[in-house]
Amino acid sequence: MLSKLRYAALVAMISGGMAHAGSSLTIDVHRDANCGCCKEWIQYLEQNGFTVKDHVEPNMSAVKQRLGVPARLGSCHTAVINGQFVEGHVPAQQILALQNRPDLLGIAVPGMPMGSPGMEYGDRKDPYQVVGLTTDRDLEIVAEY
Ligand SMILES: [Cu+2]
Repeated sequence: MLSKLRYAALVAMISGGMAHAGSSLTIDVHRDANCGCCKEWIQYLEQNGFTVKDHVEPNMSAVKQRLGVPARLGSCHTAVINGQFVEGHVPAQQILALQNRPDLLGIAVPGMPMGSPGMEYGDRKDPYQVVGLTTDRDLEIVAEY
């Protein structure tokens, strides 16, 4: 009985440690120095359990090009998590869901829709889509808000 308990404790310890290692929520955010809504989004990510590495960039269009973000999906900041890009004011839930979509190069909320995370101005809410870019470079709507 004792050994069974010890075993259970050991398993709990190991799986707990593995869950922690597996759910690495470190995200690199590239942004312009004067981008206020980018900072709002970074704060939002931190409130949702992400560890943010903040990169202030002199030339965001060069960064987007380097990271393979199509111009038509463009927004303000560009983030990278586990090799996939996250463009614009993407909700945290969608960044987590992206971890189960290795067939996507990244996701984007194009433009800067009012009411998206980091773009809250009073009660204004514009409908918006989260668009995925497949490895074939096709676009796919992954969520609508
Ligand atoms: Cu923005």
